[in-house]
Amino acid sequence: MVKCYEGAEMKTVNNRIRIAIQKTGRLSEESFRLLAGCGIYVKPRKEQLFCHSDNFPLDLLLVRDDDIPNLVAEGTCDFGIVGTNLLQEKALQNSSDLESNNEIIRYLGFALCRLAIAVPKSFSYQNLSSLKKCRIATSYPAILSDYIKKNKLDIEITTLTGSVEIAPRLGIADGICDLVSTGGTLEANNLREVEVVFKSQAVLIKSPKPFSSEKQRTARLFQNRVEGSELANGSKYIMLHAPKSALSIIVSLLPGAERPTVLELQGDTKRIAIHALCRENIFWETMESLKKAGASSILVLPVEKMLT
Ligand code: PRT
Ligand code: ZN
Repeated sequence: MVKCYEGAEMKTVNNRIRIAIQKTGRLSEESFRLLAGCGIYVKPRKEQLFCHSDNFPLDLLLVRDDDIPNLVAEGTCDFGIVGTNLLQEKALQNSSDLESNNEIIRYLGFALCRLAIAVPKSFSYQNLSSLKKCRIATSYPAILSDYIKKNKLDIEITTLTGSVEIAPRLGIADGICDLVSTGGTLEANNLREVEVVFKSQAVLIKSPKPFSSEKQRTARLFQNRVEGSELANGSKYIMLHAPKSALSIIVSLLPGAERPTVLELQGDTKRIAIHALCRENIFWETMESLKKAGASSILVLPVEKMLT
């Protein structure tokens, strides 16, 4: 059973950790999936901003993604899940960089996108020097300004908080620097991506504020579960039969496999069974190469949980 408290005072229970995640948007679904992958169940009902898990000492604060870096930096929340685009922007505003300004526990591999410069399709773009004296609209002035400085460019920044893609049509900018994932928004606005400024993905961050020893224990448990679940997500268990003589070539074909188990096959002295945990995905191409090397009865299984 899950209890949620709407807008209520948060109960301070010493060993409970608090995590900030995006209420609704591109980060929310995967953030909840990550918690579920850790065996932590929290099910907020509509409009609830604070709720807690009954099966793990963890409370959830549902907020706008823009608020997450500060909530974690100030220690209001112990952990947060946010895109590196926001963290990098904030780090550069503090004259720092992504890794030194934040304690990044894990790169999560979702909400992948890039901060890119785009210009109207009619703009004759050759290279960065084509942007000389141009006005570029962005919601990421610090990242763009850092890029301009590093590339010694002569570009004027127009800061906008939203709807950046319409700035060229409104005549307030010559180009834009905005987040792109599929490219559909650029296409719909007759813009062309020309330079990638920064690549972003979701990360789990931890507060720099010191934890009590009880909270530290919960935090360690949580981090171990995140690591175990992420390792399991990226891993596969493979089982196959192969000629004894092909053992080394088969093992060399298995991506990220450590010390495979080799078993005898009853009634067959020439062939063996090989089982291995692969720390990477196994694609059809790998299976085809294994078959070519003499493998048969190849089974690839998902790994649900892992503790190392
Ligand atoms: O309300 P709240 O402030 O929480 O939400 P938000 O609207 O600010 O954020 P949201 O949900 O749009 O994005 C949250 C995070 O997801 C961002 O900070 C990024 O880390 C990540 N992300 C991944 C993206 C995109 N992909 C993305 N495509 N954030 C925004 N976009 C926007 C982009 O700004 C542009 O308007 O989507 C449009 C482009 O998408 P494509 O697919 O057409 O290229
Ligand atoms: Zn936002």
